Amino acid sequence: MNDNTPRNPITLLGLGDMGTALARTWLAAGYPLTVWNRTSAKAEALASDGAAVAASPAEAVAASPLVVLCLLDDASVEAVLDGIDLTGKDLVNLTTGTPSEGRTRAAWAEARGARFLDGGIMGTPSMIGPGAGGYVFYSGSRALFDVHRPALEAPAGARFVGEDAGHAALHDVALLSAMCGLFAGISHAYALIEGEDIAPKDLAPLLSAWLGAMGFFVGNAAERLTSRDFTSGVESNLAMQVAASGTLLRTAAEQGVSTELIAPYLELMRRRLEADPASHGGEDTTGAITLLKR
Ligand code: FVH
Repeated sequence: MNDNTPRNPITLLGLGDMGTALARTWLAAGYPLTVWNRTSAKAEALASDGAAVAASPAEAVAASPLVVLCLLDDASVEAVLDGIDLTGKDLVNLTTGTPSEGRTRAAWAEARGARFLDGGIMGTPSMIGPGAGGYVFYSGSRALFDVHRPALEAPAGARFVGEDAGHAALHDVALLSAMCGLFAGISHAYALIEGEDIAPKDLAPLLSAWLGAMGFFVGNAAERLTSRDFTSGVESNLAMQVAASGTLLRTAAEQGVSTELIAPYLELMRRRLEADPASHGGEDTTGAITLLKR
């Protein structure tokens, strides 16, 4: 954003850790900002930085055409906006939710005469601010996104992922779910060496490098899921991987470590192989993904 970009007023409802980081960035960028928070002390703390503190959600909503929500969950969004006139407002909901909650909230907002954009924040509060590395998935009203893009891009990058209001949440949760698996694997690795003469700080760079090298699986799996070709060019086939998984489980037993974090994935691979060893044995592990959809 350059210095000539107009700074249109923004209202922000919700000043938890993330809301406060957003507020501080908009204020530093020169946006007229009205804030409201259930616990008023958090709003008042921003007054000295130039925020206008509203006495109620209704007063805050009335103050700006663009209304941003950063609350705990969808139930708190419902509670805060209950009974407020939203006619003509542009609502941007940065509260984490499910795809279904995003779609339902979009229909709810549109029925009240508002345009709606759902957002999924990819970053922690310290990743909010110019160049801090965070970004937000947005989906819903393209017109709203285009009109308010400079304001939306002030605190974090902005990626529009479609007019289906559920798709920001779907992208957000897909990435967070992948992170769960990554953290689970890292946790298991550290548990394996606990009590041994191997310092976690010595394993750390090895783990980082290995996970980086295995990152090829992200793009490789995408190509295979598109082509449905799970066998061409496979270097580490499923039959071998299932056999090797016994070593992972026995090592955990030897080290006195629970297998609860890795066993579900190993079991999925075993089920894929067992379904048809002759044809699935030569696949990579991508084929196991097809077992997950219910
Ligand atoms: N912090 C993070 O690392 C993550 C990064 C990715 C995105 N998440 C999501 O962002 C939403 C807000 O997160 P947060 O970190 O600001 O959360 P808290 O610090 O816990 O603040 C919660 C705010 O919600 C208000 N609130 C809760 N319930 C109600 C309610 N029933 N009525 C009105 N307001 C409510 C709470 O108010 P108060 O406790 O200060 O009075 C805070 O303003 C969230 O969806 C994350 O998943 C953050």
